[in-house]
Amino acid sequence: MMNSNRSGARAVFISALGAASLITLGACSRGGDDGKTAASCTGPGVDVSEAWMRAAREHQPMSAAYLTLCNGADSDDALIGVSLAGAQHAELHQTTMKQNGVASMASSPGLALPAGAPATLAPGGAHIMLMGLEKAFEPGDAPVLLLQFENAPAMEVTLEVRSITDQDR
Ligand SMILES: [Cu+2]
Repeated sequence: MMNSNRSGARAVFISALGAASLITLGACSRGGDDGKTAASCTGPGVDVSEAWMRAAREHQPMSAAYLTLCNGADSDDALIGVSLAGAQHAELHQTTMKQNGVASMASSPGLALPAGAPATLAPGGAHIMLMGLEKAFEPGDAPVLLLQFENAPAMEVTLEVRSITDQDR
């Protein structure tokens, strides 16, 4: 019993170190959880849920934010702009996995939001890349992300800051 407890603690420690060494890429290359079943939405405007960003230490240049959007309008829309107070630059990115198993990412001009359908930005896929961080972002902070859409009015969303070792959330 004592032995298994000890090795369990060590495994957690090692995985935390691994996450720390992947600070810049980790936000983009993690495998996503796609176990959630997406629900449709109705109602005016774009609904935002599960909005969070990966914590960043002071002087860390980059992090990433994720969220689920659902366009309740009757017509298609698109997320076309993002910005975050405390980050000099933010842009939409898409992560793709190459055949050799290496993840790479590229900026994408916009994220399509089909009418009545959810669009999820999650680790391993689409994300909002936050660059030129001017400060640390720690759990408990409440950074505000500004979202701009093709049709819907711009919207401010408060992000939950999640620890870099909190891989599954
Ligand atoms: Cu990225």
